[in-house]
Amino acid sequence: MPDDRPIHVTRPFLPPLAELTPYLEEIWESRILSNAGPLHERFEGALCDHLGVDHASLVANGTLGLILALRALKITGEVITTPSSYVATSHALLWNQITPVFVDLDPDTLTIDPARIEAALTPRTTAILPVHCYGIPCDVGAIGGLAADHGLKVIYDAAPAFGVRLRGESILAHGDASVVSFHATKVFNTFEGGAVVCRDPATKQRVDELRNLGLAAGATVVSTGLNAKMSEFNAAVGLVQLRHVDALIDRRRELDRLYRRLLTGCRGIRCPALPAEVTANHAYFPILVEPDHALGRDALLERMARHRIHARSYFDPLISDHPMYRDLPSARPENLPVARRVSRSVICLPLSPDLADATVETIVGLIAGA
Ligand code: T4K
Repeated sequence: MPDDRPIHVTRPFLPPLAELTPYLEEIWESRILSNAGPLHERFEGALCDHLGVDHASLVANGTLGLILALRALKITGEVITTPSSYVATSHALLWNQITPVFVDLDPDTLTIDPARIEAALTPRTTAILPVHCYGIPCDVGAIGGLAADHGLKVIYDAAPAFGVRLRGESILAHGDASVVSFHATKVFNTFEGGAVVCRDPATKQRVDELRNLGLAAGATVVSTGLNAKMSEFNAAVGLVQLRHVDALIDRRRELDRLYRRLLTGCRGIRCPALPAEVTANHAYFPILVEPDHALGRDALLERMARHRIHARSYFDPLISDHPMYRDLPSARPENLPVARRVSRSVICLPLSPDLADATVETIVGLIAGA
């Protein structure tokens, strides 16, 4: 029977239910459902082993991970960040009474342009919050150098960057902390979830306390934490998903190659290149629809939607376009020309491990057709 479901930008992977059953039986038997239970502890350890990182603190979702990482590192004042992200990035700053300062993008990586950071620093700047947008790594070398020169902390919003490696090392190992999301729409999902990754055991301890209402050893309250704990159910899903994620990324890589091959020479379409030293996770397949495309971005999105292909224009509008952010001095359009151009031309094409090659061919046909 033909599968006539609409095609979305992403479709979550679910492992065979039978693989989850033993973990569910364990939960039903122990009646331990939350509060750093045995599956939580196993998943936290397995995650560090899988990623090759020193410390990870599981959290209920990426947004809370960002809020807690900023709090754990005692970030205050102003923080340099990107307007091209999900609103969780800058909301995490506002939840900590920090002012976001938006800096424009590098037109090649579509991540924050390190060359523009210095001009945005003020005496109130305490940190940089860059985003590995679409899973494409920021220029971590340049950002780390700037941070060292100016005594700033770096917290990477690595929400879409599970499994990304730079010269063989996890991208999450960079900065003072990196926050990854395990939301349903991500390369690696636990339904909802996330982790704060860091190198310093003291930072891990502070995040661990903050995610549990600020409770330290002996149940003494040491900080104004939140309830950001991951449940045993989500940890069980994570343990099972870890078995599959490498194969899923391999399939994503094949689809990425197919899109790139079929789109080669397509008038008015640019596919951002992935640097050679990066092992990508192919979380998204962003294309830029340039002025010489026959239809233009919005008409192309409509054409695809008529064929039940629901691509998305992540991130249009920019965070800095939303009413609650647009009055910030750094949100002025003339401050962000590259981000603006990208937001008006970007489409994230459907990319999920179960996407058929034939569907990619159909999508490229719609893009290339006059
Ligand atoms: N930083 C960055 C850079 C982020 O991208 C995100 C999250 C965060 C921080 C925060 O992390 P979390 O707190 O979420 O862990 C989605 C996701 O909700 C969000 O997690 C993600 N970024 C953002 C980029 O995308 P929407 O509003 O686009 O989601 P939605 O519901 O429209 O879903 C997109 C498509 O996915 C749908 O068309 C159908 C499909 N889908 C979605 C869900 C939820 C499914 O097939 N099944 C599902 O369960 O925000």
